[in-house]
Amino acid sequence: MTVISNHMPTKELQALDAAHHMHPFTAANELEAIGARVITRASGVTLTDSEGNQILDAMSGLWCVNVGYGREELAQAALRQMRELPFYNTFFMTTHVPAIALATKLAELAPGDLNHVFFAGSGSEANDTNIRLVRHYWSEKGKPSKKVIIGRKNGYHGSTMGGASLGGMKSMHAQGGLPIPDIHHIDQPHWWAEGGDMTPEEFGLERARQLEAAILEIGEDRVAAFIGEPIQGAGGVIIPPSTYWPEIQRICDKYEILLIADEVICGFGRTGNWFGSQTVGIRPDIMTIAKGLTSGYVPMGGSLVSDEIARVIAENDFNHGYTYSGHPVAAAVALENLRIIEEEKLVERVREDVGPYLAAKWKALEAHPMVGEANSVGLMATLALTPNKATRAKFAGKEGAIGLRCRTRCFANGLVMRHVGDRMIIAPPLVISHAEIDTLVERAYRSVDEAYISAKADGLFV
Ligand code: PXG
Repeated sequence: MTVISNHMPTKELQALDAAHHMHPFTAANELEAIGARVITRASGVTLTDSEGNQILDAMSGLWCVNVGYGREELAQAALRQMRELPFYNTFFMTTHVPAIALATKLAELAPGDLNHVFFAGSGSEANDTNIRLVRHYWSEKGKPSKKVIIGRKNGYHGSTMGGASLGGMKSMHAQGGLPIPDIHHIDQPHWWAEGGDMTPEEFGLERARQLEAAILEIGEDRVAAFIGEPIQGAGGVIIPPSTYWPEIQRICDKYEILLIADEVICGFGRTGNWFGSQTVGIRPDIMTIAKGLTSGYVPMGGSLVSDEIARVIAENDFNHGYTYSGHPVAAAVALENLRIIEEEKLVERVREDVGPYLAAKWKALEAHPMVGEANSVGLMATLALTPNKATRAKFAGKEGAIGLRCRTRCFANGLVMRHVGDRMIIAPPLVISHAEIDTLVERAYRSVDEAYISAKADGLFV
C-alpha cells in the first residue's frame, strides 16, 4: 500500500490528487494543470500548506470553522464518544444520549417555538428534508396541493437534487436536469447589481413583493413555503435592504406560507446573533442548520422545526431519515462546540467587539478606486469591485476576471478571500483577534490594489 503523508513532495501529492480525487465545483483538467494547494495543518485562523506557507483563512474553511482551528476540546469530545458509542441509529424507536442532549440544547438556543430538530449529515441533506417535510405537513393538514416552494435566483441551498433545485444557481440547474418540479424562483434583493435608480429601501420592497406576485400567480392553494438565506452567502454576501425581510414576513403571514430560513452560514454567531433570523427580524417556521453547528470538525446538519409543524406530522410515520441522522460522534462534537461558543461568549464578541471592529476597518477599503461598496454584517463581509463607483458599473471583460485576479493576489499575499464574480467575500472564524483583522484588511487592500494595477496594465480596466 502506498503510504501518503504530509512529507511527500507537493508535486507528487498533487499528481495523485489529480489522478484519483474528483473535486467539487472544479474543472479537473485545470486542476491537473495547476495542481491543488495542499493544506496540511491549521491553528486558530491560520492554515499551513505543504510548502510551509502560512495563510490567514478569512473564509473559516468553507464558512464553518466558527471556533477556529486546533481546538483540543473538540478532538477530546470526539475521542470520548468514539470510545463509548461510536455509532447507533435513531430509527426504529431508539435514541442515544448525545442526540438527546444536542436536540435539547438546540431547542433552548433556537428562537420562538423551534423546539424540534430533524438531524441530517449536511446542509444539503437538511434542505432535502425540508422539501419533504413541508409538503408532508400540508398534506397532513388536508391541503396536499400545497407543494410549490419559492426560492430565489442566486440563492444557495446545497448540491443535492433538492438543495440545488431550491437554490437559484443557473450553472447548477444546467447540469442534471434541475430544478425538480414545483420549485419556483423570484429575483434576489441584490441592490448593488440590480437596484438601478431605486433607493435600497424601495428596491427591497419591490423584490419582497415579487413573492406576493408569485403566490398570486401560482395560487395560494399551491404554495407550501418560501426559503431564503437571511444574508446570501455563496451568492456573494448579499446584504438585503432593511425593508426586505419584514415585507417577506408580512407576505408569508398573510398567505399562510411557511417560512424557511436557511441558516447554514448565518447560524451560530456569524451575524452577531445566534441566528441570522434574529439579525434580520424574522420568525421562521423551519431553520436549516449545518456548518457552524460543529464548526466543521465533523459533518452534521439539521432542520429546526416549529411546535406546530411537529404536532401536525406527529400522527403518522415521516418516512424519511439518514443513516447518520443524529450521529453520536457528530452530536458530541456539536455539543462541545456550542459549549465553547457560549462560554467564550463568541456571539456577543461578534456583535459588540470584532464585528464593529471589522466593519470600521472594512469600510475604509472604499477609499480604493476599484472598491464600490465595502459592507459587512457581523463577521461576513463583501467588496464590490467596479470600474465606476457612481454608476455601479460592471467591468467590460468577462465577469469575474478581475475578482479572480484579486483572489490570486490574495493567495500570494497569504490570505484566503473568495471571489464570486467580481465581488470579494470573507467570513473569518469568530475567534479572530483585532491584530489578525488588521492583517486581514491590510492583505485584502494590497491584493485589490495589485489586481487593479495589473488589470490596468493589461487594458482590462476601462
Ligand atoms: N445552505 C446554505 C445557505 C449554504 O451556504 C448549504 C445549504 C449546503 O450545505 P452542505 O453542508 O451540504 O454543503 C450551504 C453550503 C461557497 C460554498 O462556495 C458554500 C457552501 C458550500 C460549498 C461552497 O460559498 N454552502
